[in-house]
Amino acid sequence: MSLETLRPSPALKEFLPIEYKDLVEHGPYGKNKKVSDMGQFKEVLEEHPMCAGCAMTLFIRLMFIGLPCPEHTVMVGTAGCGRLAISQASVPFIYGNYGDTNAVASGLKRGLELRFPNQPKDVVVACGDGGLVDIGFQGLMHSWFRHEKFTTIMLDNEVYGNTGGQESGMTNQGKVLKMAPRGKKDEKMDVIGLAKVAKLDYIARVVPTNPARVARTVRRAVLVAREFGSTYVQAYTSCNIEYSIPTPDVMKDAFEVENERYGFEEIISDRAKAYLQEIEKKDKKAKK
Ligand SMILES: Cc1ncc(C[n+]2csc(CCOP(=O)(O)OP(=O)(O)O)c2C)c(N)n1
Ligand code: SF4
Repeated sequence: MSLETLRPSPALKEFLPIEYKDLVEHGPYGKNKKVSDMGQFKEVLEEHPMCAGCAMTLFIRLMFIGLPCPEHTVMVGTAGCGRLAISQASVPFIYGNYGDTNAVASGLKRGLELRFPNQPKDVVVACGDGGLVDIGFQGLMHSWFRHEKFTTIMLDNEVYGNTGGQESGMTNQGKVLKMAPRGKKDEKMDVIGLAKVAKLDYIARVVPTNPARVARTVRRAVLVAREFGSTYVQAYTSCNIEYSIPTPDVMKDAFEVENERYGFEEIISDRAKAYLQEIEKKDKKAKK
């Protein structure tokens, strides 16, 4: 997609639904939107069928605001809760088979670079912990060690939420779940550690307690992937259904988990730091 594909022909405009016209005129395409602008522009994601109060949905909404160039982005997802919302957004979405996301994204990104040599096209994988580190582990690792130029975002709800509560590699040791009644035997996988071993240029761990920080993290990850290679964002996005978190307490849980074991962390290579500083300096100047 590009901005031009989205813009309707003047003769057709009056027949288009108001939502479409709003997106073209007041959407985030072609202009960088900030979390502080929320409510003043048309977001790419407005309706979704996820559970009420699900923190994953909040993260996904903020993730879309963080995209530096939504009109030139393709999202890749798979089975799991996140795709229920991601596929509703006005950003192209490819549904990879469960476990295939990072292989699909590798081919897609390479193809887009050949097809559009003068227009950066961002590819972003966003899917569950099960899809990435259990069934998708091989594809994930190989994309990282090959430094494929796209971002992987793990929606880490520490369970298979969409299929009713099986343990994943990201579930904490000892955790009893509906379909793991004896408690998980092994430790939570250290995927941030694996990303370090693969020497990714940008790695972050985040909880959606600070909306501006989530958007900034995603933006940085996508910009660095465009220039240097694979980047990784791991987001705690609790499953209030499988973890029995009452809806009003979802954010309380997010703050507690952040304080106890999921603190914000950003690991940026020197070259990525210099590159981001340059871009962020320009952004600040443009704001003045
Ligand atoms: C090849 C394959 N195996 C299994 C499934 C069934 N399946 C659908 S969603 C899912 C689990 C999703 O868990 P996760 O990836 O952690 O995402 P969540 O739903 O928790 O966000 C599974 C096993 C499938 N769709 N395809
Ligand atoms: S099952 Fe869990 S992760 Fe999935 S939409 Fe519901 S609360 Fe969110």
